[in-house]
Amino acid sequence: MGAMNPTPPEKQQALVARLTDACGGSYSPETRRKYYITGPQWAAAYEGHAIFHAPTREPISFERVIEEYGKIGIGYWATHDTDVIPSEALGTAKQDEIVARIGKALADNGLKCSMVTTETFHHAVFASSPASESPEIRKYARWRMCNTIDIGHTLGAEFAVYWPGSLGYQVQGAVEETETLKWYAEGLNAACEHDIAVAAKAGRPTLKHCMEAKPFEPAAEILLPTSDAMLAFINSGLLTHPEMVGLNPEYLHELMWGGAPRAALARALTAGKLWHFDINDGYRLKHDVDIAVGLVNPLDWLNVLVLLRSHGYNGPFNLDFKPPRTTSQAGVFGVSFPTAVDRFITLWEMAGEVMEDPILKEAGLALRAGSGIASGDPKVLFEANKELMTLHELIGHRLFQILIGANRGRVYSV
Ligand code: 3MF
Ligand code: MG
Ligand code: MG
Repeated sequence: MGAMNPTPPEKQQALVARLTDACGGSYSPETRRKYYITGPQWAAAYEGHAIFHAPTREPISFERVIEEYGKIGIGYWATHDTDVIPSEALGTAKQDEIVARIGKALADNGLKCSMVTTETFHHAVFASSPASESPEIRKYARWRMCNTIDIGHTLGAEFAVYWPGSLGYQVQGAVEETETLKWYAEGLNAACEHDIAVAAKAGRPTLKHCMEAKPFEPAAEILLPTSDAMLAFINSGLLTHPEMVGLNPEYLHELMWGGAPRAALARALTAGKLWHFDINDGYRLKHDVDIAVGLVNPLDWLNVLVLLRSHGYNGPFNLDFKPPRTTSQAGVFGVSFPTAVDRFITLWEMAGEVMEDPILKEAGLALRAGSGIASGDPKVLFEANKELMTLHELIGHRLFQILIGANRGRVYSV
């Protein structure tokens, strides 16, 4: 490409918009709304800050986020309590006023609230986690979780999510792990019991309470670092309502510890606990970069969605990514969110193609039918199946072909 004239600031948005249009392949807002895609308040409101980063974007109101989600065709919205209600206003008349404004913004823009979550990691009060040694801090944390349930019912949410990333320690021996887990369970128990009472009064179903694991950050060592650890916790006997508690795995959080997200999801599915799913992307054994879905591991993502489609997963796909610092506020709504949604839908459609692909179907059936030769001799069994097992690699190749569109005739000349 030849040199280009500099693009002055006032022409940059138009350039980005023109090139975004030129990419093509975008779905209409109506099509996007057919999927259970949820947009978190905190993702769109993320200002680009981190330990080493100053913000690159201005604060933004929930009204604006909800309006922009509506225009894009993101049909559902989710929030932490303190994303929208200042800590000091929680539980006051100001909270009621804000919640009413949220309800109006959602209705005006045709969105629904899917999920609410309690921020138990940012405020100084949670320096030693919501399951702190201090009984008064634990009482406050329980109240916060119950207050979030109230907000959820008022807004019509279906899910409550818990991310106990601060449940752990920086210095060894500072917390007693079994005690801390017991105290954390008391918080969840209070939330579930409160939910039962509020739901009965409101004539609504109880919320689905979903735990979200992350292996690193912000605590140095984390007591519930993986979805599997959480499955064990749910079944530990510490919960009074284990049937009300399931999982919200996050794709990158499973990848971060070196796990295979698809296998983690399969274990949650097997346990009947895959209820909510945070979708994003990133790299193994790195920090929580929260890159938008499909930008790093599209082939793995295709496989993840094949698993979820073939098991009839019908919960939310929550866009828990961070628009990069290099993206402007206009870019957050003009590029980040619509392209993330569209990659997700494309991969979901492709997953359907994988399930219908005659080559993959026949290969899968052939592998499952085996050779028809029974024997107690492992050598004979191996010989009887060895040509068939070559199909494993062919399946990998076929998935790559589907990812690049070769199954639809896309070719490259040599
Ligand atoms: C942190 C996260 C969180 C959770 C959120 C909902 C800020 O890595 O992923 O997002 O998703 O707290 O539980
Ligand atoms: Mg998350
Ligand atoms: Mg993350």
